[in-house]
Amino acid sequence: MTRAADLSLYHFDACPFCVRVRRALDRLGVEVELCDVQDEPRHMAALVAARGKRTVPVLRIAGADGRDQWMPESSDIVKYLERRFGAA
Ligand SMILES: N[C@@H](CCC(=O)N[C@@H](CS)C(=O)NCC(=O)O)C(=O)O
Repeated sequence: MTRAADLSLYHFDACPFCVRVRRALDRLGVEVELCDVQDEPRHMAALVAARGKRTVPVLRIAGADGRDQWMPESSDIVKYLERRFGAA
């Protein structure tokens, strides 16, 4: 299992698009911080503050310069994970 300390997935359990991303993480053997926006109001607040929307999944990619990238869209997130962690 690879622990990706710079990644956080904003999600909730029953969201089918989130399931798709969590399955990709499992398949690729990648562990990220999971921020459940239904269980934890602070995660929803951070998401809305960053994006102005409540839609999940969103992958937060922490930048080395302290600036975070917030990536929405399950298909884009899966592609990013496959590019970064998939077999070459
Ligand atoms: N096209 C998006 C769809 C995401 C989506 O519809 N998420 C739903 C949950 S399954 C959601 O967050 N709805 C609440 C909202 O948009 O405010 C994706 O593939 O990630």
